Amino acid sequence: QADLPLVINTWHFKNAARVAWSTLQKGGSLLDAVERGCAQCELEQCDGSVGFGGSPDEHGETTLDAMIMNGDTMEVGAVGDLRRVKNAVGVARAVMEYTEHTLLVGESATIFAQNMGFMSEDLSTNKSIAIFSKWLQQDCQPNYRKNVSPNPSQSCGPYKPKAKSWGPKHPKGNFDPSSHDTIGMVVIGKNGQVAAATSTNGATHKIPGRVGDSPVAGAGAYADSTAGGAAATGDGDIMMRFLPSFLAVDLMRNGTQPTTACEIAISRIKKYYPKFFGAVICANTTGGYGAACNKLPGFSQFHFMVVNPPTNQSQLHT
Ligand code: SD4
Repeated sequence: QADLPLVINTWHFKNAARVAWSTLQKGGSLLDAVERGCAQCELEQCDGSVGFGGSPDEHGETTLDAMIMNGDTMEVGAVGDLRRVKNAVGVARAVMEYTEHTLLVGESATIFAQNMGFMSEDLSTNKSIAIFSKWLQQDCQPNYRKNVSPNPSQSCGPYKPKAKSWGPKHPKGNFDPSSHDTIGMVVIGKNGQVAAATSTNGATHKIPGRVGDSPVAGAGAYADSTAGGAAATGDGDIMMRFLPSFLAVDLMRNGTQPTTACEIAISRIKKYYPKFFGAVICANTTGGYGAACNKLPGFSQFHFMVVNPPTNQSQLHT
């Protein structure tokens, strides 16, 4: 194929795209490419939203979600709420390659990672501690709770349910798009094979234990070498209800063009959550690619990176 191989990833994470591309050029596998591309963002703490030191939860801890998917075999490895291990996408790959499971979570995922040789270290940084302290001191809004009253003497919780009210549901989500840039990457090989991966530190001030869309197959990403690959970014609590990555891939399977497939995946969500913040990228097995987003008013455009022949250079698209 003239336009293959192809690397596509969410946002302006240029180094991630470059690392994935050079992994392919050096003869690495598609899985190596998506893993190393996402790991690059974990190292760089891309936009503070990937890797250690970002998105502290209600207790101030950074936890990580990641997944990897092999579109040839339909194997998936993923971790959610991973604690004290920086290389979440590496642990996700270890789940795929060394277990029969798909998703490991929380402290148990950390123990698995340690047993597999991953280093255990504090994921806090001065920046994440500052974000957390500011939240405690200033507003301490329970961003991701609804129908609760804070303890009057302690506005940061514990939170108690208010008398049950069945009011309208959470119409827009409480997601703060300014701090959100998960990496989702799809790589298509020379013969149209597909791999995908994601890595994120989730949502700032989330309730401890929260796992987003990024480690969920079909939500955060999906890869199927008979159709294509897709990855999502944005308000995972909303997006994971619609499996947008699976939908985009399945539409491409039926001949839908990539951009249209992404647009349909976004509009499915928009129907119920018109103000949700999110985007989907996707690519088919012949090297066609596209993206679509739904953005909050005032938020700058969604960017994504693409590398493919003939330029072999990462290019920023909006
Ligand atoms: C999450 N989807 O955990 C992730 C966050 C994200 O761009 O994508 N930010 O909800």
